[in-house]
Amino acid sequence: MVGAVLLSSALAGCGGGDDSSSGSGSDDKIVLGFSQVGAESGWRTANTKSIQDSAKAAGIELKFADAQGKQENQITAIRSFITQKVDVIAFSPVVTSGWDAVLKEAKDAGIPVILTDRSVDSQDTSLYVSFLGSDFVEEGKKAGQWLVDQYKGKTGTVNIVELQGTTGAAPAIDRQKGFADTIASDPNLKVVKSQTGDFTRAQGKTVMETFLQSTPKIDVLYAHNDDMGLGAIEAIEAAGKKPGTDIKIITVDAVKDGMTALSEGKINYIVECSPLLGPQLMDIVKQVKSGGTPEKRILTKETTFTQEQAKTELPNRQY
Ligand code: GYE
Repeated sequence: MVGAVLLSSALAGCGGGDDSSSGSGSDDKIVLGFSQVGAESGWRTANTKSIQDSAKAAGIELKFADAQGKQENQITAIRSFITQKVDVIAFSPVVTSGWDAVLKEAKDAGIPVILTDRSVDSQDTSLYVSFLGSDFVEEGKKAGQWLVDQYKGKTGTVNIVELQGTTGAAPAIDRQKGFADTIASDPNLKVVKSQTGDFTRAQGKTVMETFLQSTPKIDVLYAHNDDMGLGAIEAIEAAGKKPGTDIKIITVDAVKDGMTALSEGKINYIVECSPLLGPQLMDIVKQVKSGGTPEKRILTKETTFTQEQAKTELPNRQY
């Protein structure tokens, strides 16, 4: 955590204004190759829009590639960015492992790489210049802490089912860990089922159906994102139960649809994870291009929402 920086203000010193100010034409534009995970969730859609909008606003030429959830597509996209000799590469790695070879290729080609949103498990951290994104372990802890507080002083086992994110993805690994570590303080809190729903609404629904069939008493659902929680709500209602009342629901992200369900009482608590990484990413790109050294780890600022807070926040929610 030492040296981590909050928000883009820390980067504002460099580059600052319009990049195309040299006056020698549009060819001076910085070219950024960005490999996105896919379009699996509301979070991802908002993240893509943030990146596209802020590239435009910053006068950066964006080459955007959607990997449709597949690591091999991301590797192909990164290789193609290297061949095209882009100035900077940024990507949101679908899973944490398996990046060393392609990152080494980028490094050998002299193209700096910025990780956005999700991390990689490479031991050699010189393979990327900076990692911009949330602290997912912290998010899992916040989710767990809310539950610990809900059941403080109460007796009886609390059966929790967990819908995990994409297997091997940093937010799935870390949100599981932060939550498990925190609820361990209360032996009544038991995760009885934990399975991936791949961060999608459709799989959240399907997996919740199987949970409901196999586990008669479910007290709590912890879903690693809003979309899986929203899919699960459909399954819970179809099973004749009341989401938010018969089964307490905690999710992560706080996209508009999640916040709506929270304000309606169908979700009980949401841990925020901001997808609006675009402006900070463009600041880092400019800084790197002008020879600067960005902070190695840049954290996003986030909060949590109760049902009451969701009602207040909803009208301002942009995504
Ligand atoms: O929480 C989820 C998305 O990596 C933080 O990916 C991101 C996660 C986000 O699909 O909705």
